Amino acid sequence: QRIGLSGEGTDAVVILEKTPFQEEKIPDLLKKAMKAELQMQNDIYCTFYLSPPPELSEIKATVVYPATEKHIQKYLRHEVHLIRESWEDYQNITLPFIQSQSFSIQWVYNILEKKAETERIVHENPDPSNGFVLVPDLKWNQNQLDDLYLVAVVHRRDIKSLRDLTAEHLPLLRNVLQEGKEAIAKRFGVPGSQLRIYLHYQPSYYHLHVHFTAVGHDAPGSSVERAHLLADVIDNLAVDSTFYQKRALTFPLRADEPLFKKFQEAGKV
Ligand code: M7G
Repeated sequence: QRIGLSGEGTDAVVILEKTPFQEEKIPDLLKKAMKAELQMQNDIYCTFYLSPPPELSEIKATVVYPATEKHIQKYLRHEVHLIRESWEDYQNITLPFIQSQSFSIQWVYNILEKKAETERIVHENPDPSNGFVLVPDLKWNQNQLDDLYLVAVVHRRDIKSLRDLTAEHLPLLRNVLQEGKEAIAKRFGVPGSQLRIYLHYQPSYYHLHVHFTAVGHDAPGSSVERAHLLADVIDNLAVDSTFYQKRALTFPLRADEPLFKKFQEAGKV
């Protein structure tokens, strides 16, 4: 909580993460005299706790302020269940829920309208129906390529998620895949073959966007129950335009999430 002048507290979410090692700084780290506490020793094996100098022990802090109750719930630890959602479940349970409650997507519009993150844009295709903006994701500080993470936000505002996609969107999806790969290779030197390019289902924000992460990075949300590879999505739509309006999709939900309660009430869990 941050306490204002009137003494009232406003909630904030603060996420603290130890940043990955930068390989070129390791020799420095090992050369510097620092506190080393021996934890365990057995034969040729020992473990130490090191206290490196501040410049070699950065912590990344992400702040959401003011944070809504939904943000606070999102970041708390909770029991997780897998939901198998049929197309009917989507229409009867998920869609009405999304329409009533989803997160504000103002940050997405700010990117598209050049009101925020303008200097961070890596690539833009300005076409209103088949274009998008590629920016570094909030989760990536751009200090090292190991945890490379970018997000492509489409200009169209009428596609909520994977569920809305049909063959009509193939030119847009192909642009994101092709131009996204080229732009990342050009700017960061990471080839397309080392990128994991996918959509989340369910996303947190219902405006179509595509995740680009380094294949060696175990990015949160890149597991089978949440990530759908863009190349597979394109192939599925090319084979059957209504693929995502027919098949059941699996996704994880935390037990405290209102959508989980809706599935429970409908007797689907
Ligand atoms: P998602 O699949 O809707 O939800 O992805 P998730 O956050 O549960 O994965 C949205 C993606 O957009 C995530 O990778 C976020 O880290 C990223 N993101 C969220 N916000 C609020 C911002 C932002 O303001 N700027 C940028 N560049 N990325 C954001």
